[in-house]
Amino acid sequence: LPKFTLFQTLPNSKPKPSCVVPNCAIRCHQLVASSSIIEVSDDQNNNNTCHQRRSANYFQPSIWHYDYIQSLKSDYVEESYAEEGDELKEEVRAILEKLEDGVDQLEVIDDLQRLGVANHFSHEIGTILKNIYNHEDKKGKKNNDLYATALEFRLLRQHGYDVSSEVFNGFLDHKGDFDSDLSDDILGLLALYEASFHSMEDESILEEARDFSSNHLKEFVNKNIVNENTTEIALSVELVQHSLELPRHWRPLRLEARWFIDIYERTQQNMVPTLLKLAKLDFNLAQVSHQEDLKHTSRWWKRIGFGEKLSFARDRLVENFLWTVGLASEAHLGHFRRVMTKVNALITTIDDIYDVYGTLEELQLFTYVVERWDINMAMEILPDYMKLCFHALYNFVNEVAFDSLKENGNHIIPHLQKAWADLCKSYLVEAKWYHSGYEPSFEEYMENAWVSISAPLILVHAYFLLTNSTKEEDFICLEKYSEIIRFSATILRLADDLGTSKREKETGDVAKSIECYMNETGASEADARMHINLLIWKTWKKMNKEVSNYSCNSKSFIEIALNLARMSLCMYQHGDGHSVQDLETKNRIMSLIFQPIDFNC
Ligand code: LA6
Ligand code: MN
Ligand code: MN
Ligand code: MN
Ligand code: MN
Repeated sequence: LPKFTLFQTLPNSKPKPSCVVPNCAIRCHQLVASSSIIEVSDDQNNNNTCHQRRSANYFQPSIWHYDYIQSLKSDYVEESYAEEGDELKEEVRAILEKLEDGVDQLEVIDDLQRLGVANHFSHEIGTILKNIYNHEDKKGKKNNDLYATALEFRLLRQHGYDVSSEVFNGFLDHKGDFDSDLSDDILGLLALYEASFHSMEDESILEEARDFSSNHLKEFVNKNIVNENTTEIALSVELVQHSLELPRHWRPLRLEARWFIDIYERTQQNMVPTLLKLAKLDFNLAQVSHQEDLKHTSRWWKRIGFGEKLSFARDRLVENFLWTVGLASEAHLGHFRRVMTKVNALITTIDDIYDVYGTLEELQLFTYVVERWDINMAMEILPDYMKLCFHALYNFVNEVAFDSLKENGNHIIPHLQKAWADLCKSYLVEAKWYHSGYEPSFEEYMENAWVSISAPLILVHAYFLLTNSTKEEDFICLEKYSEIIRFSATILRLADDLGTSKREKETGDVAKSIECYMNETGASEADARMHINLLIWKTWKKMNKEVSNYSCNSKSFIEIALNLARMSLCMYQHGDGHSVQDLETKNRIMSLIFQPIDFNC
């Protein structure tokens, strides 16, 4: 097509109702929006809001420099460490085999999980739990042991067993409340609290369990936090506080492991030194591949040059990488982490284009081009900074799709492209709302916002990275995961709104869930936040139910969807951990990715 006809056809062609290219788009491509021009406003335009850019250069440059990342070098690349790790695994296997009592077995399994090494023993753990499930008289001898009952309940549910919450009936008094005699049993209460997060909808006893245990645990912390205490009580306080902040079920494995290894080392009772040693070594060994993944993606990031050329956007490669360690941390999943880091980096940049930098016409053009997936059109009609962005996106998708074609014979470009188009369309909806001052109802907002948080896009990419099958029936069953994708996305969106709305008010952004709820109900901000926390809890219960419907061959995808929700609670636990480079995120990055754990002591 000759150039001019391309432009002329643009305003009239309406591939999707949501993407109508306006007349002013024709002028837009002539507006030279070079990245060095920060504030561009087009005064000739009669529609002023149409061409205004929002605040630029709001974000600090990255504190993690390219040269520093490239210089990372772990001692644990030495082959001898891997060999030592294998020996330690055999020792732990022997310990597992010797255990007989059900509670001892459960405790060691729980520690293995929390230390981040359970994946090496999945066969052994599977066998033990199966035995416990099949042979234990579940209403028998442990009826009066809250700790053992709750621990067993949690581990069995975690591993997909159908256990009824009626196992807790024996702990109720004649009025049907949890017995107040239990209020001093801190270990039992903590176990009950953690178990309650495996609740599905309509399990009122677990609802009770959560209230009862958290109230008494809070009391325990308040009573003991100021006192001079034995190290043992101090350690319990630390454990309880950590759980009250976020329960086990809501925390990503590797972050939890890094925290728990330090705690476990200070535990006097039941600590198994071999296990501790394995956990530390295994952590350091996984970190070797994490560092290689980060170095790889940081070279890519430098090559595409967004840090300099799109300097209005967040330059957060390391944070983007951190998310992927939360999604899948095992050493051998490097390819997954590398691709997903690039996905996250592209999302973060494109989100800033829509939220911060782009004018409404530019955003309409960009959305249009992503829907058409036409590189030539992109080079014709987009402003320069968007050309760079679209081209990088286009190359990225082609490369991922090429690998999939080569490895499995699957043609996935249409699926990936559709996910990007859906994301951009949802971004555009928000941009239009923002520019017209429209404030949607809470429900209308959420209907778009679970897409605009990018979780569906992330999970579609994750799905194809995990599906190595060439069989048509295995290949596209994304449909069957639609509910779980939506729940994971809802949690990510709500957690993000809780954490980022302060920053978003400063830059100017569409009304997010907090404001929509306040507008609609007249609630205070504190009440709105409480309501959103409650929604997160409700969504988790739905997700627990949904997860229980799947067999183990979908396990890796389901686990990623759960981890995305978990990672979001972590990332936004203290505010906008993804964007503002706060101390919590800095520390997490240091201790997870850059610093090995002291092992030779
Ligand atoms: C959050 O930013 C952000 F950049 C995301 C892309 C969300 C999740 C990020 C991952 C997994 P912001 P918005 C990389 O809070 O505009 O600006 O949707 O997202 O609220
Ligand atoms: Mn904290
Ligand atoms: Mn944003
Ligand atoms: Mn946005
Ligand atoms: Mn946000």
